[in-house]
Amino acid sequence: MVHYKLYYFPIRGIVEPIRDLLKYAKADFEDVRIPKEEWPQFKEKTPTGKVPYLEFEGNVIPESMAILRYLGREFNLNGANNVEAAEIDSVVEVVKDTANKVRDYIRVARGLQEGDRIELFRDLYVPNRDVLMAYITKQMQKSKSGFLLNSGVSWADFFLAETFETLSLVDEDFNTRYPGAAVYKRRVFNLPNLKEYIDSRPEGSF
Ligand SMILES: N[C@@H](CCC(=O)N[C@@H](CS)C(=O)NCC(=O)O)C(=O)O
Repeated sequence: MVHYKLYYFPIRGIVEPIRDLLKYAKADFEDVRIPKEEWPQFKEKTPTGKVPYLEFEGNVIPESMAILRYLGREFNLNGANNVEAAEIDSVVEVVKDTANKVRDYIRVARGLQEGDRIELFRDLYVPNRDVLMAYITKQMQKSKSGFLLNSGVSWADFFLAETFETLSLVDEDFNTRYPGAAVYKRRVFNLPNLKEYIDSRPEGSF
């Protein structure tokens, strides 16, 4: 069995879908969580000066999306065919575009940046959230599996469920406005092998 080492900080951040995937797939993996105070020395050893990166059998893969796509293919979680793989990529790209657009609101809501939270919520975040959710809801409704793809669980479900988790932390209306997303998130988090991990992690953490 391949032994993976996944390097990141001790937070959910952008790595949590990768942790979820590895847990769900019952992969043999070390979740290396670098303490902030060790980061300056650690940074020099990383391939790009950033985390996450994945190490296994002499290979080193940086970039969260490259890791997700690689593991998705490796563990048959990348859709049943090329059209489904493209469906994953479309949804992920739309989420990424939205995340870039609403970055200022998210940073203010998390206390990482100064700004008018109420104004940013109303004028920047809500319109973009609603465009995103209209698209995702439509994609979900096309699937009969309860997951994004008709063929069942894929790596996109970990990415989407963690996206919804983050949105519910910065948007107290999210779960009531999008109850389907909340149900979907629970379905993903309750998957075998994953539930125990989700239940053990600190609630409400970024
Ligand atoms: N595009 C990269 C972004 C990586 C990134 O920005 N990582 C941040 C943590 S989320 C980091 O390493 N920050 C520390 C630094 O830049 O020194 C990915 O998706 O993996």
